[in-house]
Amino acid sequence: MKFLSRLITFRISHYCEKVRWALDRTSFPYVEECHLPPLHRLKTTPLGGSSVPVLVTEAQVFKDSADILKYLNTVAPPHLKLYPDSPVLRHEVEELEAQFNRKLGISIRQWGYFYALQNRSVMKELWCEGVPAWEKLLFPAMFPLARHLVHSSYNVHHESAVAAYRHTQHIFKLVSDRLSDGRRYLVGDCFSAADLAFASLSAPGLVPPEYGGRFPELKQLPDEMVEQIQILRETIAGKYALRLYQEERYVKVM
Ligand SMILES: N[C@@H](CCC(=O)N[C@@H](CS)C(=O)NCC(=O)O)C(=O)O
Repeated sequence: MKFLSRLITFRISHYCEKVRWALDRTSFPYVEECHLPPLHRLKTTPLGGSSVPVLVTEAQVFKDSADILKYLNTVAPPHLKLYPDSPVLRHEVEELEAQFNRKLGISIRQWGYFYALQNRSVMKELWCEGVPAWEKLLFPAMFPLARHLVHSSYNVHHESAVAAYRHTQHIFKLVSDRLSDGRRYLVGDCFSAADLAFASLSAPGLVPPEYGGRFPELKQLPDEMVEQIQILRETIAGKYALRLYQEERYVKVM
């Protein structure tokens, strides 16, 4: 039987969405296995990892989204590459991707969890999408532990959420400035891992309808959070990420 690669995820995670988008775009066959936190560790720990996404291919196990995108680039046909051939442009793409991974992804998660964790039924929808039935049944028992782990490991509280939102706005400003000369993509004239990383990692602050997981409806979220989403949506960077979702998320590049 032919080996089918496995992607271990939280369905809602923006780092998992980043990899899902790259897999879909490069037409890489895979099956997604979603888990409820912290039960994902039952799968990631035996593979030598901890966080999700983890991609298990026939040849290797990849435990980080940046490594997964680089691997996909090596197996994708030339017209589906995620990184430019030019070493200078490639370096630029990798730098931007690393910055979005290290800063944007973390800040926006800290901000988003501060609001979402206040509503247990929203968290049930977010964390249970696609998980095995037995894990869903365990949600009531797991939720207090998972919430505690998120609060403590991501340092989620009101002041940190305010700072994280400001930091997110700062990164959006840098991206808006970069786009202000009218360019269509962040680096060169093609869609790359830099665009994909910005759009997917900013998605919790923009709530694009094309997102690969199911976000709550805005009316389920606190007013203050919705106002902040609207502000991000109105920026040049926000409009650009929403455009990428519309134009590039499910495109079949022939
Ligand atoms: N550097 C990692 C970050 C992934 C990450 O932070 N994943 C979070 C979900 S958004 C996670 O798995 N947290 C639970 C854990 O670390 O066990 C990547 O880019 O793949």
